Amino acid sequence: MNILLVLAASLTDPLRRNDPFMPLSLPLLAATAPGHRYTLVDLLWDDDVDTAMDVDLVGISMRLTGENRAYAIADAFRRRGVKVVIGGPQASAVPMRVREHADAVAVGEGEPLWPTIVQDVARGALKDFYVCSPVPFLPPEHAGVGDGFPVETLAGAEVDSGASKSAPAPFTVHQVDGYADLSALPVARRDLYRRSYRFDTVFAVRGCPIDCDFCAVPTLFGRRFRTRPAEAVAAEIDTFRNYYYLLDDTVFGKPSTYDYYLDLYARIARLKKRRFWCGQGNLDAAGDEKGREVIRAAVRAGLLYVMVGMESISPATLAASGAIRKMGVHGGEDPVRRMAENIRWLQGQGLVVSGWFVVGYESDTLESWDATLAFCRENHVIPVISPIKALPGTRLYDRLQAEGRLDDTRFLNLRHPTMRDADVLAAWQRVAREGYSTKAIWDRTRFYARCFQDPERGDRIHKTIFTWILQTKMKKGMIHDEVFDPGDAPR
Ligand code: B12
Ligand code: SF4
Repeated sequence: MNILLVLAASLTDPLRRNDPFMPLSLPLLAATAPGHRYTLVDLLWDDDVDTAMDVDLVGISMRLTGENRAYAIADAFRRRGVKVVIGGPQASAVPMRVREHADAVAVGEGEPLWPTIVQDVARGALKDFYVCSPVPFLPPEHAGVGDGFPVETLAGAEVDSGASKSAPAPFTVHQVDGYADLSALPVARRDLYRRSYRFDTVFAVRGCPIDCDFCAVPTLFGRRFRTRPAEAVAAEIDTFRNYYYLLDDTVFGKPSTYDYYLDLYARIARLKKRRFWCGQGNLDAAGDEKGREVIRAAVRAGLLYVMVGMESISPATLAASGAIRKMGVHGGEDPVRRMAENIRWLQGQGLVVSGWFVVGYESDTLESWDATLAFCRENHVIPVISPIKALPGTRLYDRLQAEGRLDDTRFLNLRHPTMRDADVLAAWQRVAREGYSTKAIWDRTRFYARCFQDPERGDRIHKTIFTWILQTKMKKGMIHDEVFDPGDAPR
């Protein structure tokens, strides 16, 4: 078959033409169903899709920010009778809405689903939903009818839930009961991209047990860590020619994965060419002896830049969201002091640290914006401070919906008790401009240049230039000149 794969992105996406990281979902899917002619259109780079293209199947990957664009493309192909399947994190979170624009929706990990989808299209027997999850997609009363919807989704989706054992469900579902088997994944078809990304991407571990209330990962990938064979990950990394991004949710691991990462990083460190890489890491490992061993091993394997989900400097917000569990706070310790100490330890290893924060929980105020920026300045953290957005499929979203505080037609979809939307948007942009002023970038670069002094680690000039360029690129994604009228919901 001729298969078109589309990475959906809105034309106003701040990552457009500014995303250094290769999106991995579609190359992975293509590898799971070989033997077809694939074309990949990457709307983070390409301007448009030729919807007159002669194809048998269109697969669209959809994240939060590309939702409307995905629908427009899907609608255009379907008007011509071409089958369209949409998957990805946002599709998994709102499958009912997506079904209005797609012949089929993929919920959860695509690796075990895509080969079946392709086969079903070929034999003209496409189902409505393809699901990879151990959570029944069926409300219990529908068991035996076929398949169904996750109870949570049904609750928020105003679907005809009248189906019962005697009345067949109004939809067809193929469900893989569990998560993807990561033991023998094929190598992603990165060759499908027509341009080269500055960072290759790869993953070793999926799933997260920490379960922060704002995050979609535990629902999408499960609450248990699943690991790929370390030798396969190292072999894949050995083929890279660029920097790379290890996409795991924490590349420092947790006690149950420390040994796995020690093995993986030892293998990567033994590769002939050491390439610098980045990843997301949680602070708790930096306060724990074995965690520190893992971090040192990661640095030896080339880790240079770590993105830390610090989330908030308000103890109340950290507790409310559950994010406190990843800060490494013990007993009655002051969480903010602990965070600062763990950050300093990471920097002492020669790691560049960015801090990802959200402002907008109940106890936050407009002052929280400046206080968070001040924390970043004091601790030489590259600031990524954003207004919180409740993601569908998360506990935060469900809670706000139950409290009647959610308005999905707006860019800021939660109503805050004291902050007005216009003030939030102004504070967001002011903090971004201050945090990425030339002086701020220069001061941080000088600080990190000193952290790179250890002669054993070498490459000081390379790392310093990396730190400067990284921040100038991040600045572009952070400062929005015209976007975001508070009443606008650019999905
Ligand atoms: C790396 C990353 C980034 C990078 C992007 C790098 C890149 N170019 O890809 C950066 C740091 C820039 C980033 C930014 C943001 N991100 Co982000 N990010 C991630 C992260 C950690 C990994 C993404 C990834 O590559 N995963 C590996 C690939 C293989 O997984 P995948 O894309 O989900 O695809 C699988 C399935 O979804 C499915 N699938 C996907 N597409 C399709 C299509 C079909 C047809 C089928 C059948 C299946 C299918 O199969 C794939 C294989 O299993 C995820 C969390 C996570 N662990 O996944 C969050 C995540 C994707 N990000 C998220 C968010 C919210 C954001 C931001 C909005 C944050 C912000 N406030 O700025 C921005 C928006 C960026 C944008 N414009 O899209 C959310 C998305 C939620 C949602 N409902 O869409 C996630 C899930 C994290 C979370 N907190 O919940 N992000
Ligand atoms: S934010 Fe990070 S630590 Fe929290 S649940 Fe998501 S992936 Fe896990």
